[in-house]
Amino acid sequence: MLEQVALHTQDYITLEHHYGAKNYKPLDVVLERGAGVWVWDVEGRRYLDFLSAYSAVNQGHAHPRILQALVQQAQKLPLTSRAFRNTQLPLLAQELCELTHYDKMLPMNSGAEAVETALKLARKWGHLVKGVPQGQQEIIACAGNFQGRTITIISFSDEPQYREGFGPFTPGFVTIPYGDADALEAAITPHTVAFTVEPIQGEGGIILPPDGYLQRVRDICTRHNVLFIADEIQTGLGRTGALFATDHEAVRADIVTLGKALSGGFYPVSAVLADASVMSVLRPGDHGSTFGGNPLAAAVAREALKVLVEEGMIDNSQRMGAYLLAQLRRITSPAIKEVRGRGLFVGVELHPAAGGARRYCEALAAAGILCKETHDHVLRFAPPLIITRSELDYALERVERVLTQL
Ligand code: IF1
Repeated sequence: MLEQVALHTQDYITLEHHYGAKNYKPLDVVLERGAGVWVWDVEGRRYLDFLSAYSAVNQGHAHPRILQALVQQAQKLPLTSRAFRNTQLPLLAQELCELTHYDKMLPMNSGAEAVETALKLARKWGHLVKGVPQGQQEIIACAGNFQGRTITIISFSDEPQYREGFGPFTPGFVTIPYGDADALEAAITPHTVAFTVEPIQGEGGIILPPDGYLQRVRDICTRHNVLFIADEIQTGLGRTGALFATDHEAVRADIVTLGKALSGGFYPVSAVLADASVMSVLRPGDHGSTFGGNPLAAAVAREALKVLVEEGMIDNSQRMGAYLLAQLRRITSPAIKEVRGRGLFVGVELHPAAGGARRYCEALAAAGILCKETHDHVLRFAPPLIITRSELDYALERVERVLTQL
C-alpha cells in the first residue's frame, strides 16, 4: 500500500500537465479546502476567492446547509433517471417556479445544456406556435456573447478561439451588436423565433448594456412575437444585486436559463424557466438527460435557493457591490481604464499599456486574492454574495496596492 506522501504544489501541476488535456491555463495555485469566501492551497496559504467559480459559489464555499442537504440525499437515493419519479424534483420545481414566477421548469445539468434546451424549445415553439416552416427557424444572438461551449452554442459565438477547428457549425443564427435595440428590430424576419442575450455580458468583459436596453428588447420581442431568452446562468441568483439581472429594468424574459449557483457549487444543476404556452410544446421523449432532475441535484438546488433567500444574500450583493464599485473608483492608478459592474459582478478594465490583466491576477494571487482576467485586459471581481464589508476592505487594500505598484 503506497503511503500517501505529502504532495506539494509542483507535484500536482506536474501530474496535471502530464495526464490532463491542456484546455485551460489556470493560475498555479492548488486549492485544497474552502469555507465561505476563503480557500486554502496545499501549502496552507489562504486566499479570498474573488471569482466564486465564475459565480457558481454565490453562497460561499461548502455552505453547511447545502452540504447537509447533499449528504442526506446522497445517503438515501442519488439517482433514479427520469424513467421513474422521485421526491425531490417536484419540490424543486414548485419552489423554483414560485420564487421566479414562471409556470414551468425543465431541469438539466450544465449551463450549456440549459442553453441548448432553450434553443430547442424556441425552435419547436417557433414552428408549432408561430408557424415558421420547419428548418427555417432563426435565432438572433449578440456579438461578444459567451453562453457555453457546445458546437451549436459556439456556432453563434464571434470569439475565434472558441470556434477555431470545431466546424462545421449549426445554421440558423444571426448575430447583432450587443446593447443595440435598433439592430435587433432590424434583424427580425418572419422566421425569427427568439433573441438570446446575457443581461450583462460576463466573459465579454462585464459589459453593461445602455439603460433601458432590456425594456426595449422586451417591447420589440413582444411586438414581433419573438421569444426573449435571458441567459442568467452567470448574472442570475443574486450576482448583480437582484434575483435576476433583468429585474433591474423590471423586465420579464419568455425563457430564462439558470445554472452555476443554482447548486451553490456543489453539483452541476441547471434549469430552463418558461410559461406553459412555451413549455407545452415539448412532449414526452422530445428532450432529456440521464442526470437531469436527479434527486441529489434537486435536493441540493432546493437548499441552495433557500439559503440564498433566507440569508439575505441578494440584498448583501446589492449593498456590498455598491461599496466595492465606489471604493474601486477611488483608486487612482494609471493602469485603470474603467471600473464597471452591478452588484458583486464587477470588472476593472486596464489600459493595454498596463501589460495585460493576467500579470495583475498573478500579483493579486501572491497577495492573497484569487481572481481571473477576461479578454486580456479586464479583471473580473465576483466574490461570494456573503462577503462582509471588512472582507471587502481586506481585498481592496491588496487590490489598491497591486494596481498602484505593479
Ligand atoms: C469555461 C464565464 C466563460 C456562462 C453563461 C452559459 C454558460 C456560461 C452566461 C455555460 C459558463 C463559464 C464556462 C467556463 C468559464 C466560465 C465563463 F463567462 F463565466 F467567465 F467561459 F466565459 N451562459 N461560463 O457564463 O455554462 O456549461 O459552463 O455550466 O467554459 O471556461 P456551463
